[in-house]
Amino acid sequence: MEIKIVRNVLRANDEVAARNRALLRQHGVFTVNLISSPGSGKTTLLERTLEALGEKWRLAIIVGDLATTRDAERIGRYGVPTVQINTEGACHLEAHLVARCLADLDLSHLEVLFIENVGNLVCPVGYDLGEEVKVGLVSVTEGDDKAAKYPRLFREAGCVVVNKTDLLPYVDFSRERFRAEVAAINARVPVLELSCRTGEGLDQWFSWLQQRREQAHQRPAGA
Ligand SMILES: Nc1nc2c(ncn2[C@@H]2O[C@H](COP(=O)(O)OP(=O)(O)O)[C@@H](O)[C@H]2O)c(=O)[nH]1
Ligand SMILES: [Mg+2]
Repeated sequence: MEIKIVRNVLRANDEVAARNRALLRQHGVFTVNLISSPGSGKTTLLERTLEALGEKWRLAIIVGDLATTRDAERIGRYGVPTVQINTEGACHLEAHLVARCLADLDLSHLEVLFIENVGNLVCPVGYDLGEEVKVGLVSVTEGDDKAAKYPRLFREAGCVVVNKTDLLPYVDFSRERFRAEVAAINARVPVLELSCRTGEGLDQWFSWLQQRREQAHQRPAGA
């Protein structure tokens, strides 16, 4: 019985996610669902991205958090439309919450939407939000074993970002080991190493975004 209830919840979520995806594609909005542990640097990566691309692309951000509006306040400084979702304790965003935000955004004037999910490597992966692509973010201070321990995110991610490379000299993070474990789970996913602090490697992130956005636009309607 319990299993059935969980399945129904997930099915209902998938239906709303499919509607979100159709709406976003119809308006040509490229949507990224950013997933990581708390503190890996999701908000900081978004800040760097807004600094670099905020004038070039029409962007909006949806920020999920358990409580507080702090991330939305940080991002709001960049003058892009920002919608905050407080999940009031829930460990992930769900498609119906995103649907409500989409109703508040002017989609016809939007090109790229970032969703900062609630900080958690487990729950957010199970809930499709209607995004074009999931990005899995880790930082070197978390250890190099996260792909092996939380494989589902790395299996489903279209891009893996390793942040805080400026701290590599101080921590036991083997880039080779991490890359090998990601490749064992998802051989094709790009792994981008960068530092939001120094800016090193951010160009690869911007290029990846650009490339994926172009690919999404080239997709035939309805595909
Ligand atoms: N040293 C270093 N610190 C970083 C870097 N990126 C983010 N941080 C810091 O990590 C902390 C958590 O970042 P935040 O963006 O709030 O993480 P979030 O919880 O994933 O949104 C903050 O104190 C950031 O300043 C980085 O590349 N290097
Ligand atoms: Mg954050």
